[in-house]
Amino acid sequence: MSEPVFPALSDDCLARIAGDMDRQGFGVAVDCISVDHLASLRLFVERKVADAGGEYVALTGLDGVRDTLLGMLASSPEFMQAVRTIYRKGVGEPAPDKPFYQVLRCLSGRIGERHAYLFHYDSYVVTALVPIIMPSTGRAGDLIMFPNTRTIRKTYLRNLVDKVLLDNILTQMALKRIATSRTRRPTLVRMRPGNVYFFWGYRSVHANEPCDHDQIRATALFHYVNPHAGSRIRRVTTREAPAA
Ligand SMILES: O=C(O)CCC(=O)C(=O)O
Ligand SMILES: [Fe+2]
Repeated sequence: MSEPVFPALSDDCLARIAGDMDRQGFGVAVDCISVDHLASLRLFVERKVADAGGEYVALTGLDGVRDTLLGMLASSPEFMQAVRTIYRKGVGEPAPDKPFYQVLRCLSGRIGERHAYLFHYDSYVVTALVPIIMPSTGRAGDLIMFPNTRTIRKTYLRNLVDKVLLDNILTQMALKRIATSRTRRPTLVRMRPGNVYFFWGYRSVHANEPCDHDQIRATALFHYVNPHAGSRIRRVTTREAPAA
């Protein structure tokens, strides 16, 4: 049998990660993506960015990444088990049998810069972030977060109120000011390829810092469980929405 693409993490390790997500906003599974897998994924991303003329590319869903590590992770029993255990420990309910909503984001060039400081809540409870390429010079492209600023809302409408309060120019400007001030910095996560980072995406306001135009910053996101997936109001008011 070939090596699993993600290690089977112990219950203690997953409990530590879920505890870190509660306490400091994020938990880390260290050194769990192999150097070879990372290298071929890096090539895949570099090709996609080159095809896009050195600009921003995002691939949503499994189709475009099926034959890469990201496709393998989406169906890796060990990876699914890790995310489900984290969900169960954090939410205190059995983990539903739901697939990931996955996105590969490659920030580069001028358009990439426009995707920085876009503060949002994810629609999904757990976010697993796999850094693929992080800038080696210039601005670092850290993940910025204000961890665990809300609870899981009972209704989609209440969730929508949170999003409206967040997704307007005044709030966005205020958050950016806080994020870039020297005194009241939010949590900054400098991510290292090879590690996988977990946070409560639904509960935490977050965004990414910019990187220089000539650099690539590539991350893969695996989102798990939309608490409002069954909402009738959500179905009639949105088309299939992005994770945000
Ligand atoms: O790329 C990142 O660091 C975060 C992206 C994110 O939050 C999202 O796609 O929902
Ligand atoms: Fe997000």
